[in-house]
Amino acid sequence: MTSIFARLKQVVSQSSKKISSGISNIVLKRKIDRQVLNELEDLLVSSDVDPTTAAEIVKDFAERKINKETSPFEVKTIFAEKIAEIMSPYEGALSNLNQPLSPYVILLCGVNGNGKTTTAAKLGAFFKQYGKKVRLVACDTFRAAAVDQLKIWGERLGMPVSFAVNSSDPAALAYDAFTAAKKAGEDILIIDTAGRLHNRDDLMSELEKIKRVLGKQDKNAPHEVLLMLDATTGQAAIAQAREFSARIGVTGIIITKLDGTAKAGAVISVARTFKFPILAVGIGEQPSDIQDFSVKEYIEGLLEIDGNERK
Ligand SMILES: Nc1nc2c(ncn2[C@@H]2O[C@H](COP(=O)(O)OP(=O)(O)OP(=O)(O)O)[C@@H](O)[C@H]2O)c(=O)[nH]1
Ligand SMILES: [Mg+2]
Repeated sequence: MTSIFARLKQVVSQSSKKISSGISNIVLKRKIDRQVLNELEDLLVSSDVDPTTAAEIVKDFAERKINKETSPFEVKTIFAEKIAEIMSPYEGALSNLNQPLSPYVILLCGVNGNGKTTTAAKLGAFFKQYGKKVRLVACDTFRAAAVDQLKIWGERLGMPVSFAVNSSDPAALAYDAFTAAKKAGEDILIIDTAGRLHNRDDLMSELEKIKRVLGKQDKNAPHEVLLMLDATTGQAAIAQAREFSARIGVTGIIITKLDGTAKAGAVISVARTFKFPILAVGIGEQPSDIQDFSVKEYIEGLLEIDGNERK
């Protein structure tokens, strides 16, 4: 049976061939000793699993298999169980965002070029298929091309886009868009913001201001602050998550560009370090190229195992 998550598994496994073949090369015809364990740990780290997590995975394996023989399949199965245990608390879903609040305000943030605007469109398309009325807000007000980009998505998806004329203050635009959404009885407000480096204090203050003015109309708004993390960034995603979280209180992560990376293991570190749910992954450039994050599919892709085989 083809799982609805098959594409996630497929894209992760395309970028993770190294782990699977690496395990076979390391464990075939050898007893599990310290040397083998070190090689397995190095393999995980070189596939961008963070060192603490890699050590934990291998320690668990060592407790069960030291001085014994094993097979690549058994290694992968034991690794899979441990990674599942580590990651399952952080498995989120886009449907978590489908709340009966009108409008439900979702603020998107992240560093430059990591997929915020594309994800705004993807989220818009996701909610629209449930019959929700969605408004997009182009809070990247200083860059004309950024506004145009969101306007084009709005036209394609058939949803209104709020934008400012004359590079106005993004916080003022967010405030006005919220008012407009309430007036029009819309369900979801998706606010796209400019890319900003997490260490730029002035730009982070601008984001705080956007959040603050939304809170003036509804003390719980924005209801979600979603951080886009580009999977190709690898471990740098950790520093970004730390800063955005400290400044504006991130409520969830969307991992973008998972289709283009050999560094998919970084997802593990981000999830556990910050205890944020990973709500979705971006796996392409089109509005439909987004899906819930499934720990099971992610692991099966990462280690190239078949869930049915394990039963
Ligand atoms: N392959 C792939 N490409 C993506 C994905 N998400 C976004 N992109 C591409 O990445 C590039 C940047 O995406 P944007 O959505 O413009 O990124 P942004 O964060 O809005 O960028 P700034 O506004 O400049 O900070 C575009 O070419 C997108 O098509 C994804 O999940 N997979
Ligand atoms: Mg953008």
